[in-house]
Amino acid sequence: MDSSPHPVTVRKRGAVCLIVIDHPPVNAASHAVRSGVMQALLAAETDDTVSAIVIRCEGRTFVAGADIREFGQPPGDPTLPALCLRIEAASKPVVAAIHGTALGGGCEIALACHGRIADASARLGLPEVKLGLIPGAGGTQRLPRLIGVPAAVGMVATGRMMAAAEALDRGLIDAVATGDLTSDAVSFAEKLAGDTARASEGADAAMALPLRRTGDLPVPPFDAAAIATEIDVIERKARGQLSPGVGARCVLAAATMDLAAGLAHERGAFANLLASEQSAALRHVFFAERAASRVVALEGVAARPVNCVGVAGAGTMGAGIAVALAEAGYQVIVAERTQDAAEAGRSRIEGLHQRAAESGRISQQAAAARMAATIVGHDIAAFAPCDLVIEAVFDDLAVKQDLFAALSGIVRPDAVLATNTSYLDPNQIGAAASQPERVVGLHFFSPAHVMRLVEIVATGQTAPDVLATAFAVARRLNKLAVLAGCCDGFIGNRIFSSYRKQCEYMLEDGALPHEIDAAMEAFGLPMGPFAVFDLAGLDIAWARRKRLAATRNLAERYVRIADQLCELGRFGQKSGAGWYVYENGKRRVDAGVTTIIEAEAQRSGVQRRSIGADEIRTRIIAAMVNEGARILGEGMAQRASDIDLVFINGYGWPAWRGGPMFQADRMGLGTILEEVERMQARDGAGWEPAPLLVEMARSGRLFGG
Ligand code: 3H9
Repeated sequence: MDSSPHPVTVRKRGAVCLIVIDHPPVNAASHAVRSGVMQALLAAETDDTVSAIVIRCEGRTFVAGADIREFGQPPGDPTLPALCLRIEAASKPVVAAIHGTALGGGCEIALACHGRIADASARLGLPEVKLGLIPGAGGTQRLPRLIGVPAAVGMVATGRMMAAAEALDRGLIDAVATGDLTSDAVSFAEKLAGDTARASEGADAAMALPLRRTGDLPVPPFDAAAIATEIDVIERKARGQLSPGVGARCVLAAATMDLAAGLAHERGAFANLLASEQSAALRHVFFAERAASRVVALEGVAARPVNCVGVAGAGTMGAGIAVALAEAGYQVIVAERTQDAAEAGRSRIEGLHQRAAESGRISQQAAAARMAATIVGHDIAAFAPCDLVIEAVFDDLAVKQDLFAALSGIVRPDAVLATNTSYLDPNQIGAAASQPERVVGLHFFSPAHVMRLVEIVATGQTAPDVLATAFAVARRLNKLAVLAGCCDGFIGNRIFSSYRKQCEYMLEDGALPHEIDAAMEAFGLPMGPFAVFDLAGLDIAWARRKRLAATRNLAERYVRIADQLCELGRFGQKSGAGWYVYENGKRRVDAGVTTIIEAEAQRSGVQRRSIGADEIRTRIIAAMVNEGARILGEGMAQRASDIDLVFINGYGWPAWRGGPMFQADRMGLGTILEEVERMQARDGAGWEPAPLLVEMARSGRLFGG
């Protein structure tokens, strides 16, 4: 028998019944919560001493949605839509007292109430779209009746949260609490009860107000043509993800259907999406994000306090990091090597803050305050007060080691030293510091103030509290942190390197750059790999290949096409040509590149054949998953879902595909293994199936557990 306390209790304040939900962590509308609220509501309705009802929550938030963990199980009565209908139909006024975040099903409960009052810091939203869903308990039908179709389409299609002040302006809530939320909600409920009583008695007609049921309200008029255009834009921007467009169209349906028909329409669309691969993938991502920050070895380990952060180097990466730090409220000290470089760095940083202000994302005052919190100079002695220094200097071992040795004599012995290296070994960099246990890798992705991913790299010696500090800083920066072990390219670049190689093999084998790009863009990537290579520039990878040439495994298949492009000065977009040619900003397929590819294939003795989009995708995914399995087997990633997050947040992989490891589970690990075995037979050394992949495919296990 379940001995946990019931999540719903009832209290009285005078004639007002308080239905209190207490279901940590976020008061999700689980079956127990729904039935508890329903029972309490029915009892309050028949209780003659009750004149009105307030629904409120304990803990940090109002109901944050349906219980995602219950999806996939039979819903169990009462369902959330049925509960919302019953609340709306109640004979006594029901008021939602909202604090924290009223999200998804929580917002829908509030919408079904006859009044909504929120505290000033509360936010409301329908974020189902981020789970590949749409609101399924009346959100798409009741929201437009309160705030109009255009605003409702915006909220449902993006999942954005609305702060209490805006919600009040738009009519989503009736009041913002000025005192204690519960007391204000009780007063408001008493007032509604008074109004209703007068209305039903027919007395004092001028003051009388019947219960305001959201579902009975007419949808305010709107510009239908403008909404149609907006929905087209929403669908185009979603690049294959279904929920934004479906949600927007359901909102639009509210204008043409009565409530019952609209609710039925919404329910059908919700059920379809709930059963979809897209929603399964996005729910996987939701839980993956929450799991990523859990590092078993760090449980109970306190982070070191960090207020002042140094950034060594103010190039593109250093400037982006400095901007992200200032945005998060840190005191920032940036040092370059020369006065000129410092000046250039300062204007780079200032430019980024300025652009944020010009785009309206932040105010001019905020931009100025962030710049005022940033000191830029050319003497690393300025790092003395820093609690953490992040180096973002040239990716060269000697340069970084010299810096860490010098920093050891400048900062406090307990200050953390972080390297932003992409490919060097943080162990070797750390060895140059006076206390290698305070060294950690913080691998940002460019542009660092925009990209959400940070790989946190533990060296063999990183102290637990230093690692905990890295996670705490990443959290404050609002980044998604993933723990990676010390290996070449960590998680992301190591897998990306296999991805890149397999793409280049496919060129020799018969595909053309634009065909591979088209296959991956159809899969949902915003840009195919060759377009991305051109955007990033081909020269950096070329320099690396030259550096590693002496130690390259000569038995491994090597495709020279990229080297040849670089030898011709084709470094990508910045030189007007790379895998494509660029004229007036437009990308065009270049017959010259096709000639180079064909000649190289002939030289390598490869008989080219046409390669279809499915094979392109399968080869890419199999190459990535094999390397991912190797990374997992070596303990360089904590869990398969961390690898998925790296690709979604660092490399533009569509979240609604769930990441490469999730895809592998869906395709079947047997299929992936067969593809890798074909690679081994065709491409030779380096493409041996990862032992973990073999073991899992043979035992029928999945990366997802
Ligand atoms: C929906 O409502 C459908 C309806 O329209 C129709 C139905 C018919 N369920 O994020 P945090 C857990 S769809 C179950 O770290 P924060 C979460 O896994 C839903 N569990 O905290 C974590 O657990 P753990 C629409 C949930 O303070 C813990 O709570 N609603 C749910 O950074 C703490 O979470 C949403 O999509 C849930 N709904 O952020 C809202 N939500 O500790 C989703 C959270 O074991 N939630 N958990 O890892 C959020 O956006 C954030 O969690 C929130 C708090 C902003 C609420």
